[in-house]
Amino acid sequence: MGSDLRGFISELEGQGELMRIKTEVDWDLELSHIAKVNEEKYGPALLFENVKGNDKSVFVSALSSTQRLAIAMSMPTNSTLMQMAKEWVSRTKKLIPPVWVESGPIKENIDVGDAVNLYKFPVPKFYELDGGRYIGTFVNVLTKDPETGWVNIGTYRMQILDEKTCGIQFIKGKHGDLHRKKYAQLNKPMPIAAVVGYDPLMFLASSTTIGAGEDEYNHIGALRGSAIEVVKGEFVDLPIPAGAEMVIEGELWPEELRDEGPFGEYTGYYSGKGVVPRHYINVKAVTYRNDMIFHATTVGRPVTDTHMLLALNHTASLWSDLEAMRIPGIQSVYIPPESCGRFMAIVSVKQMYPGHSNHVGNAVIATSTGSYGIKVVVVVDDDIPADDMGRVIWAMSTRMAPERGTQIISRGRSTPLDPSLPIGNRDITSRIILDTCIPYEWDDKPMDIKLTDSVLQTVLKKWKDYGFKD
Ligand SMILES: Cc1cc2nc3c(=O)[nH]c(=O)nc-3n(C[C@H](O)[C@H](O)[C@H](O)COP(=O)(O)O)c2cc1C
Ligand SMILES: [Mn+2]
Repeated sequence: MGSDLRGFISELEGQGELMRIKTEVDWDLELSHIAKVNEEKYGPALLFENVKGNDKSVFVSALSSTQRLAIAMSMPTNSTLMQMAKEWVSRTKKLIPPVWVESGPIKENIDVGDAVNLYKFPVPKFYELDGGRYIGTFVNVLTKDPETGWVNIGTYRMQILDEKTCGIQFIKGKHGDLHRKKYAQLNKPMPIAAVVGYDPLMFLASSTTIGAGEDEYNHIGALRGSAIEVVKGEFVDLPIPAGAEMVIEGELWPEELRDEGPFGEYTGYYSGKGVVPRHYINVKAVTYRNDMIFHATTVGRPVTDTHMLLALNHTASLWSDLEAMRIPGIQSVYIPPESCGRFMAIVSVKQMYPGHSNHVGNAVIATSTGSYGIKVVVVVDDDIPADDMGRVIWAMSTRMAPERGTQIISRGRSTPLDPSLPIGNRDITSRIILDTCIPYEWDDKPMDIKLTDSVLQTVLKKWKDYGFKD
C-alpha cells in the first residue's frame, strides 16, 4: 500500500518529532491554541489522543519544521527547504500514475445516507471569530473534468454547515472551479470527494500550482517513487487512496450557494467581511479507517505548518515552471515561509546577456505559480543563493538602483486572501520586480571584496590551533 499517514506518524515518532497528548483537550479553540503556541516554539508534531467527547485522534503540525518536511520527502533531516524543492523538481521529471486496487483500509467503516453525521468526527474550531468547525484544512479535494476525464486534486477549505453539508471555498480559476463551471453548463451536480489524512506528499501536491490538465496523483507518485493505490468511492467514481484515514463523498450543485465563513486564513487575516455565500457539498457517504486519525493544519499568521509546506511546494512548482521555460542561468529559487509561502519569490541567476535578469523577473510572473501567488520578485546575481536572506538584503541595499531595478506590472490575477487590497475588490493586483543584479553590459562592474584563497586555506587548516572549538 506504500506510505500512509500512520507510516509518516511512526517515522516522526522514531525520530523524536512527535508528541502524544493524552490529557483531555477541547476541540473548541483549546486544541488549536495548543497547536499554535507549540508551533511558535518550534515544537514537535502533535497527536491529540483524548479529544473531548470523541474517541478519535487529531494530528496537527505535521510539516511545521524543515526536519519534518525532510522526513515527508524521505531526505536527510538537515536538508534545507531549497534543497528539498530542487529534489522535488528532479523527482517530478518522471511522473507515476496511480494504480486501481479492489479495496483497502479506507473501507473499514462506511456511513451512507441517514448514517452520515459530520459532527461525529473530532473537528476543531480554530479561532474565536471563525464561522464554525473546519473539517477541510489539511484536505485534498478530488473532482473530474466531465469532458476530458482529467482528475484534479486541490486544497479548498471546507466548513461543516450541518450534519450532512460542508461549505467549500473555490477561489476563481482554481481547477476545481474550472470543473464546477463545466458541470454548470451541463446543468448537472458535480461529484466530489475530500480526502483527509494520508501520506503528506498528497497534501504537498494538492496545495500547490500544478498546471491545468495535470493529475496531481501522477506527481504524488513521482515524489514518492511508487504508484499510489486507489479505490473507487462508494458514491463517486473518483480515485481515493486505499490507505486514507477519511473520505467525504458527495455532490455539489454548481450554481447553489450557502453562507460560509469567516475563517482565520494563512495570511494572518480573515479573508473577507464575515459570512459570504459559497458553494457547498451534499455529503452522501463518509468512509474511514478503524481508530481514524483526523488531520488538520493550523493556518493563521506565519510562520507555522501551512507556511513551511507552502514555501516548499511553491518553490518547487515555480522552479519546475522556470525549467520548462528553458531560461538559461537559473541557479536557485526560493519562496520564503515568511511571505506566507507564496507572495514573494527570490531567484538567483548567472547572467549571460544584457537584460537576462529582467527576462528572469518577467518569466517568474508569467509562470502558473507566479501569475497567481507572487506579488514581489527579487532577482539576485549568481554569487548569492536565493535562500540567503542576509545577502539578498545586502544585494537590495548595495546593487539595486531603485529606478533601474524596479518594474511595476500594473495588472494581474489576484486572490481574495490578499489583505493589501480592498475587501470586495481583490480580483486584480499589481506586481513588482526588484532586479538587484549588476547590469551584464557594464564594463566597469563594482568589485566585491574576496578573501585570498591560499591564505584562507592555511587559516582553515590551522583553525583549531588558534584556539577555536569549531
Ligand atoms: C491550508 C490551505 C488552505 C487553502 N484554502 C484554499 C481555499 O479555501 N480555496 C482555494 O481556492 N485555495 C485554497 N488553497 C490554495 C490551493 O490549494 C492552491 O491554490 C492549489 O493550487 C489549488 O489546486 P489547483 O491548482 O488544482 O486548483 C489553500 C491552501 C492551503 C495550504
Ligand atoms: Mn490542479
